[in-house]
Amino acid sequence: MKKAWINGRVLTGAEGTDPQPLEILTEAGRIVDLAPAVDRNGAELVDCGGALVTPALVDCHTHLVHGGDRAREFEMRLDGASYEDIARAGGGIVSTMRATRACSVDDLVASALPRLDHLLAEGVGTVEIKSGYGLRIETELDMLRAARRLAELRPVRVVTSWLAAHALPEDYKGRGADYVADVAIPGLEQAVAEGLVDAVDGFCEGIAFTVEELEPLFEAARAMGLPVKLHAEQLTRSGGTQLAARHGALSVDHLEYATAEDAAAMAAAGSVAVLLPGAYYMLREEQVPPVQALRAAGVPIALATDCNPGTSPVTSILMTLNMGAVLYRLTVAECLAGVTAHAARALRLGAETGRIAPGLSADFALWDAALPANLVNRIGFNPLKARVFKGDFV
Ligand code: DI6
Ligand code: FE
Repeated sequence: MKKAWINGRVLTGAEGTDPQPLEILTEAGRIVDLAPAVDRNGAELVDCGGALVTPALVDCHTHLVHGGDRAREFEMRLDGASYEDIARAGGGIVSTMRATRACSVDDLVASALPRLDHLLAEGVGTVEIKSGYGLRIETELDMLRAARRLAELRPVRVVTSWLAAHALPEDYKGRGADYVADVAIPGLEQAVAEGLVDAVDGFCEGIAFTVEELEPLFEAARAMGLPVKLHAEQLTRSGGTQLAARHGALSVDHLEYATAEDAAAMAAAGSVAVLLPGAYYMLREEQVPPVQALRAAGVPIALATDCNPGTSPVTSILMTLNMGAVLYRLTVAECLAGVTAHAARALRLGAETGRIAPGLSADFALWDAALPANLVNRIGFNPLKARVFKGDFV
């Protein structure tokens, strides 16, 4: 069935902030034409009523599936404990591990659904979801089974990442290399056999894994034909960006402590910089990622919620846009590309979604907004009018 989407002010998601009076022709869930006047012959007319039409948003870095809650640790941080203090005392990621291990796949799905629904209500059409709170094979697999299930329960595209190398459980304390060899790599093989994994991620940090420990995991990933990505230079400069770039990473994420040299390595590797201002804000971080160096090197910048129970309990992609602009001084155009075209590229979906262009999936968000800047400048206001996924209103 053909549909002609008319009377929209279209922002294609590639560049800029000037919506164009374009019509979109879709067929069988895909965009087949984009023009001032498309051929309406045989097409159902869909009147967008003057709405701002953007690509459906892409949240390219989340830990949406997990058990439990960390509000107690939030209170501890208000009392002066640092994130690293709490992690070293058995809190942090490991406390969410305990809660997650106690959950069934059904429990994980049930607790993730309201978070997912919050993202969808703000125009998200594609979401990346990581494992990383099981820290043992069975629970890591369950997290990704839950992620895949979410895509059956809601009209959304889910992309998964294997993040078994997120933290060390008690029984592997001080033995990162053993954990990678015993859990992260064999678990990945099982996850791949079950069709659960789209990419492999890791946390390269003083409180997590070193470059040397992650290297064999990335080698194994690439031998299995999987792309890699990495949490790097979030709390300290650990050299993870160089590791990721050597392995042609899809993205390098966080990057507060990255350098101009790191930006150059990312540019050469074609990696996207995924900035996560929610975590920066929650940790009261003071070091801003090297935005100017990323721009100068021509590295595409994406923005994501990092939705997780500890450092970024954020389920608002619109709030994330505002934080990207205010805290990192990104322009409105950069913010919008950061949750559309560049975010899709970070998920290797640049030819599938994140832009309005012929050949791509018909994933749109319709907004009651005069200007694209209205999606960025307001806090706590959601102007979404409608969401379209694969050519249908949802
Ligand atoms: N960096 C983060 O910000 C999250 N994971 C990571 O590697 C934090 C996850 C958590 O604290 O639960
Ligand atoms: Fe993260």
